[in-house]
Amino acid sequence: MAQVAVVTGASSGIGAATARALAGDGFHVVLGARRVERLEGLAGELGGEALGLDVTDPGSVKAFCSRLEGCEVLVNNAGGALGLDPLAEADEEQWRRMYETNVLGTMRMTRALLPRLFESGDGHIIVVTSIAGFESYRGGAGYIAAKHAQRSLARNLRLELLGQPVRVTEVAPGMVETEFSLVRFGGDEEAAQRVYQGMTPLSADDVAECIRWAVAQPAHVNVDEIVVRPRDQATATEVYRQGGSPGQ
Ligand code: NJP
Repeated sequence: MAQVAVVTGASSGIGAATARALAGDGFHVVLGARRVERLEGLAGELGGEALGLDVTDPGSVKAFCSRLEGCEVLVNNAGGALGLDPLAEADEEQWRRMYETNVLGTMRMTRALLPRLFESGDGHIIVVTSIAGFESYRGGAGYIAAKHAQRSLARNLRLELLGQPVRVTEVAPGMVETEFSLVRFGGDEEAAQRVYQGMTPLSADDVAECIRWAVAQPAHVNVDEIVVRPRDQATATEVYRQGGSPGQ
């Protein structure tokens, strides 16, 4: 029977591309996200399963995990940013949602699936964090705080799982052109497009390939972390743009 890879946030961007890449390597993929209708087409194409999942809702996580027969790979990818306001104007609800999705969502999914990852005898947890997990930029405090926390969670997990047959890999991307900026700016397409103006960002497939590669290593090889950025990006704030710089 094929090994099972669970991908959260598989309805778009990096999650959808990762499901495709892992299915290409022979995994039976189980796709989770809130927009189930989006998952269904992809799951059909990949011969996988589409299940509704809201990682901020403990009941939804429980229901999702109860449908799984096994799990070899868990990709904690669901997440994102909301807003780009300075801390002085922080929106508490946005901060709470970012923490709920990126941090508590990763904790909930991992806690629920650890028994199955142990049982598999060769489990792998991927945590999709960000360069915001170790860098800062103006207006990013809420997202940066959440991604720093998510990164800490991944590092702690590696200590706690020492001696168990489960690997932990953190994948920290720089700028990737997905729906990330559209969500961050509340659906404002112009604002989202400005983020990638004049530069070549990573594609979701670029990040998915990093995840696929880490998973494909032999069981005794733990790729601890992968930081992957566009060539046009040196730090969170230093971005090369043809024809001038609107900044990130
Ligand atoms: O973004 P996007 P990415 N429960 O918006 C899902 C990190 N990252 O692929 O529920 C379950 O296309 C949402 O599904 P839906 C970023 O922080 C990105 O770029 O249907 N799922 C969708 O499938 C995030 O951790 C960049 O709305 C939930 C997916 O999450 C990861 O990469 C840079 C959910 C988001 O897809 C994937 O983001 C970086 C919930 N409550 C880190 N809430 C970048 N793109 O530049 C959301 O450093 N989702």
